[in-house]
Amino acid sequence: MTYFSTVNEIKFEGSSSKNPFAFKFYNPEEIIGGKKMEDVLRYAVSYWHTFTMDGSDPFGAGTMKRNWDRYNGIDLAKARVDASFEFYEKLGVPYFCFHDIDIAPEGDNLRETNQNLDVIVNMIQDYMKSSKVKLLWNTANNFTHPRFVHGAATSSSADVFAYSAAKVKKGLEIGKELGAENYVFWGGREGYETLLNTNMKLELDNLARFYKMAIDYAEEIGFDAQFLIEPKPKEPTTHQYDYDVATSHAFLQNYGLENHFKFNIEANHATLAGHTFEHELHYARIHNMLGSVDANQGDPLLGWDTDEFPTDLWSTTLAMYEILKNGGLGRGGLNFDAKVRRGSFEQEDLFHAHIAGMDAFAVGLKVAQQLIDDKVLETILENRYESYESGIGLDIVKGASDFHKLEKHALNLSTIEQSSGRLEQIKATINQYLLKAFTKK
Ligand code: XLS
Ligand code: NI
Ligand code: NI
Repeated sequence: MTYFSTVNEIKFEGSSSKNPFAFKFYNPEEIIGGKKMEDVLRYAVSYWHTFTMDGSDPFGAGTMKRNWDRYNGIDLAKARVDASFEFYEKLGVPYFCFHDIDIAPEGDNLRETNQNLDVIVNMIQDYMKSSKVKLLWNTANNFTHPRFVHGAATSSSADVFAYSAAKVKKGLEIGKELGAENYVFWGGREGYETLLNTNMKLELDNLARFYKMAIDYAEEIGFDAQFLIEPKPKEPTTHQYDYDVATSHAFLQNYGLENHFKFNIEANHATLAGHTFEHELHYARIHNMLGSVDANQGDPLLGWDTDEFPTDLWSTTLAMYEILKNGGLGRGGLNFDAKVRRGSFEQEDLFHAHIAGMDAFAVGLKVAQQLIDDKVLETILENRYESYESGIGLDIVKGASDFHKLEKHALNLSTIEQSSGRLEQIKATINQYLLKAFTKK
């Protein structure tokens, strides 16, 4: 049974191709900066957006036409697995990601849910024996079911804390079975609506206890995946505890957990937090905490997590710049935590959307590598911070200064010379690189 019978394997055809089912810029074998594009980009498909969600929104029913929807229950779950591997293979992506309930239906109780999971995990495992496709990460959905109304690890109910732990326990076991590279913790409903009924101190302490137990259990079973926290400032709760990278990093440090985690940074969550995507990547990178990326984009006109496929080349360029400066993503990858718009309901749109995203990051990679080769931004920084390379500046960064010496220096200054930040010129240079990368000389 094939689910995408109208689509063949997607191939690279180059920037002048008019074939909608071809890559224009993503050429997996092409060497950029000494590495194959596919080894740097490490793309992943999000199971939930691509095979599970139906396009419903708060105002309307599902719109997606999916030919696996003729099935129900566990048969539907199996059909989705078949469809998913056909999709990964045809698209040529090396990875996928899922939440527990994306792949298997919940039963009447936890025991039944776990049995359903076992059936599907076995099936996925069989596929993975003959396929090159691997699991980038899995995670537990501890937010959809009504039991998580007050959160999971930060719920006011200890029973819910326990239930959540059991789901993560199972998730870690599944991750181990399927050889996941990472395990993700996205805060779901770990946050609050109002302080009027919230014991924030207890909830934060409990969240740390939960993470600690997850670390211990992964060690116990010998699951060596990289743990990732995915920050998000709001939605569904008004205030999410894992607000952004800086907040989450401080949380981890407060509880002595920072060596066990890195961050999974989602573009749309960055902008919801009032940051740029590159700010979050940069902040994580300079603290050696950049683990993986949820590649999507928000709509600047809408204030929520729209999870659109990434097409903004400026953003993908600056993101790839951070990733290259990080020396790559290690065990992480670029997971398209992105959904086709409600109006893009045909199955073929799933290919168009992923091709668009893969091409956009391929452009970003090429341009970012050019910027690095030419030391464009490095030169700007070098010049701008030159005053710390000698004299009083060097004393400051070497720790060889104090307020007495600095005051003496300041009192002797007759003028202070400064130079322009040159923002407009820098932006124009980036535009030039973007265009140059794809025009024949
Ligand atoms: C939701 C998050 C979620 C995580 C995985 O906003 O992006 O999809 O990536 O739980
Ligand atoms: Ni995400
Ligand atoms: Ni999101």
